[in-house]
Amino acid sequence: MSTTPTIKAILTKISGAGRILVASHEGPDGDAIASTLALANALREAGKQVVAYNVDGVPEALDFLPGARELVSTLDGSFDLGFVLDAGELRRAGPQVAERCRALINIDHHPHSEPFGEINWVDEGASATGAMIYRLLSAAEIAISREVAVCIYTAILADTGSFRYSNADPEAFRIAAAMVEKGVSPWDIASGMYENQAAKRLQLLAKVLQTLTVSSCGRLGSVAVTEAMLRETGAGPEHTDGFVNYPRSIRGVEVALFFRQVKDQAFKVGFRSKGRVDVGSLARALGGGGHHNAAGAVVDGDLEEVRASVIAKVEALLGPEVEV
Ligand SMILES: [Mn+2]
Repeated sequence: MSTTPTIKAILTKISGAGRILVASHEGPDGDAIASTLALANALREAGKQVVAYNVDGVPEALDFLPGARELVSTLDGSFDLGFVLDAGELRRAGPQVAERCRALINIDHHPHSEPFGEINWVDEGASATGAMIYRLLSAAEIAISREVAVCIYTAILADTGSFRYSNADPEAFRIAAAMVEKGVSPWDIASGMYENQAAKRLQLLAKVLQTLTVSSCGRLGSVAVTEAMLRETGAGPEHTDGFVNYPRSIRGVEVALFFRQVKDQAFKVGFRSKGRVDVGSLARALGGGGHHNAAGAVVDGDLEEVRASVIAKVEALLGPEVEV
């Protein structure tokens, strides 16, 4: 593993720091929490004083990760050094992080990640922030324990969609293999991640799937969740994570939409594209944001209005069906 000047600078900062904060973005996904815990656990094992933090805490589905119970969602005191991982923008780490840290380091693989750190290590080519944490620990010659290996493996598993997405590159598989050699059990992680659901999530999914629409051209699918469905099942917005994958998984669908009621007269729209249509620019036109393949925006109106207007916009982008 080669040590780049950036990695070297990060290691110098770590060795000079007393109290260290490791944080990530709000509404954390698997890579956000698992890379936070990978770095926090490893630095702690190396004798550093470390606080792992997330403004929204650890989602239920990731509470099996080593160190999850030590992660806090409120902060005390100040830190010599703060790591912000996988965040894209500092704002998404919560307001306290910048206030309490004398220096920030941004480690990220998102394109256009804001250069808010004293050091910004952004590698768009990395499959997951967790893969970059692995490179950092390897360069530091910090031994990777089984606990840290579990976190690194989970971060990569999460961001590659269980090694299905196009970012599942040779490095992702190489690191995964190295983590299995350190004692990670792929089945334990997979069952922790995917066979650990609250029953109310499936009860909610049953209702959500009844809202499925597929456009007449077959290239646009959508599902919706209302506040009434959440009330009836006792589930929360965090249980809707991944629901957009159901319309996306339909043969021929190019764009999938997920409508989630956030107010009486407003829906959050999640967009997923299989690649041809740029849903990021559409979401930005609606006042939201995101990337080519994944984006979101909030649209005012009742479900029928929002659904009809957004679907019309996506159909315009899809254009007439091309005969092959
Ligand atoms: Mn990530």
